[in-house]
Amino acid sequence: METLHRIDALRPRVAAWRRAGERIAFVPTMGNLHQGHLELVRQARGRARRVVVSIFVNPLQFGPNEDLSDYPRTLEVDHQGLEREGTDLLFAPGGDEMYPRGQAVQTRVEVPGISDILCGASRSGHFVGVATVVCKLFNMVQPDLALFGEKDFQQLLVIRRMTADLCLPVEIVGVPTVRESDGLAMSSRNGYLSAEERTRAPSLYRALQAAAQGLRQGAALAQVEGQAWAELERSGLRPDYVSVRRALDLATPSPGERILVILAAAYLGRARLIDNLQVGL
Ligand code: PAJ
Repeated sequence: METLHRIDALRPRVAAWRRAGERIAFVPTMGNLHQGHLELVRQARGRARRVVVSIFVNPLQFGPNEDLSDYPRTLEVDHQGLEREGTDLLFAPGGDEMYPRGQAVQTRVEVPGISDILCGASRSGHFVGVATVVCKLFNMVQPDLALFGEKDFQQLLVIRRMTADLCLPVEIVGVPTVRESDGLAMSSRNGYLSAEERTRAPSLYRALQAAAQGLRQGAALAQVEGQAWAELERSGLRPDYVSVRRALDLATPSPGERILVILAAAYLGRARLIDNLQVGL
């Protein structure tokens, strides 16, 4: 596996693959890779001749009081994991390479509406930062397809919308959430949990499962949301939101809507955990 840090080194490498007619899959990440990330790489491997992974802790998507400086950076271990999974190229640019004129004057990509609700409501500017960096990375790598985890369900939909609206010739593939054996969705931020908090963290997934069960039994949306909220509080989590939405676009479901997603975010110690569960009725 080759590691490149500069855009002008990356471009000719991927251009040669494209000239040779090789299909290129791309997995953007912020590193500190776990089995969730590596599952994206495995799926990429199965779908394309070439796999490019990026690692860039994107400052543009962190709020001023968020965990940018604490975010775990483990490039050496990540490198080994990616090599084992048969990655062709690791792109790990520095901040100056991505934002050479500085963040303040960086051209931005805004996906209105869907970016402003749920996680976007509590993390102002977050999805502008995500859409901007992913758009830039797409233009650098020019992949045929890119893979994103359903763990970050709203992010996946923001990227789908951006790609469609800007007519980017990239197929977006969503990959189901990889979980620990007790149900907790794998996340780089789980490392912020103390041992005691870690034992309570799976209540987030349990609350979503109970909510899904309630929906299948015909319970009202507000009732299901309220019960999940109470379950999180009972387990000592501080809920940010619990919301049942239409899976297609996160709109408020109209009566009779059949394909739903329950999304939740909750604080536990220093960590802000998110998870979601799709429900077909
Ligand atoms: P990061 O949190 O590193 O996640 C990179 C990719 O891995 C995302 O598509 C995310 O949804 C996926 N992922 C994370 N945990 C997962 C799990 N448990 N199961 C399946 N997939 C999982 O998301 C980002 O980085 C950034 O916002 C990024 C898209 C790279 C833009 O900076």
